[in-house]
Amino acid sequence: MYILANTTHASNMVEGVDKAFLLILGVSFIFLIGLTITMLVFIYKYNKEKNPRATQIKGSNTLEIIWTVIPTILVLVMFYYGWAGWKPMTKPPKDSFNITVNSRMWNFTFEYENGKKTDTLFIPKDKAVKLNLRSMDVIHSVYIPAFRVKQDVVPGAEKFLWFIPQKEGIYELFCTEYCGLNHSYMYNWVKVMPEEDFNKWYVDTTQKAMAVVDSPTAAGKRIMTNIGCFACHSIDGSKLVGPSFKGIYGGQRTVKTGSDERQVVADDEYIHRSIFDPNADIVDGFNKGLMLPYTTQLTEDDVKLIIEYMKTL
Ligand code: HEC
Ligand SMILES: [Cu+2]
Repeated sequence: MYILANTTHASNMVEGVDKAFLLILGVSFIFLIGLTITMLVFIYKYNKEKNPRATQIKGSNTLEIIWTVIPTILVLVMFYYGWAGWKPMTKPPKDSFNITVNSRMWNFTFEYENGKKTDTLFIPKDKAVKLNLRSMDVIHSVYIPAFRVKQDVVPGAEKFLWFIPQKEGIYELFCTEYCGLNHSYMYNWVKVMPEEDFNKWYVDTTQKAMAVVDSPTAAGKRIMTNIGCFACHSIDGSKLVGPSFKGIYGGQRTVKTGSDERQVVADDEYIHRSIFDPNADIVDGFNKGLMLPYTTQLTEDDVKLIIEYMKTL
């Protein structure tokens, strides 16, 4: 089921990138062998016994020309293949299937035009897919090695990746720009499906229906897992980047609001504010600015479910 290593022609970008890579690898290999052989021959031919008197050599135009012209041609050929492999990546087809990738410390979520949100990237086979990359905090980088695509995600900038997946299967996607403590949590799956299956999945609303039959606490926990709250918050009392959620609901807190220190009770309103405006009250002993507002990513209903779950901790 898992196709991770077998990646030939997993996307339309593979050929161009692999060509440039193999060319450079091949040239390096030839030089490695050539230089090593030359070195060994010289050690033998010009050692003290065979060649007791050193000769003074005064330049050689032929040699100068050879070692200028050949490397120039080689780097130009490398440049050409690199360029030819890269150029198509800058030109996404107009009818690409658009998906927004939201990146934040420390998770990726994928948002579809019909409102579906997932933490696995589902995509149709043989269709151009364009990922619009957004970062809410620092620089991240989206990398799908099997597809040979990688792009930095810069806050405030419009970055994208596009490709045509050509092989069904499950692949890795991860952040490849060190973005802080739990950078390694930014690791997701890409699932390439036949177009028919994808379309079925895309219009399927039972996922939402399932959320309704979930108990409210299970739903809250699922939302928090999917969106990555547990990268910074534990439920067992241990301190991570943020405070633990153990016993949070109804508990006493010392918080800093602006420069005032005050005591608050963690009730619905406090938790609601902590999620939508986290830097309004800073919990004593923790840093400001690490948790960013979830205003665009969570709805009022989501927060209600999260609070229901927190009551059980
Ligand atoms: C990047 C790390 C990070 C992520 C991700 C994160 N938080 Fe936080 N959170 C913090 C930090 C740091 C604090 C303490 C500073 C403050 O009060 O803003 C905090 C504080 C809180 C508090 C107040 C806690 C208390 O003990 O009073 C709540 C509630 C909270 N976060 C909920 C959430 C929820 C829900 C999510 C997911 C939707 C989430 N956080 C995701 C870092 C994070
Ligand atoms: Cu990252």
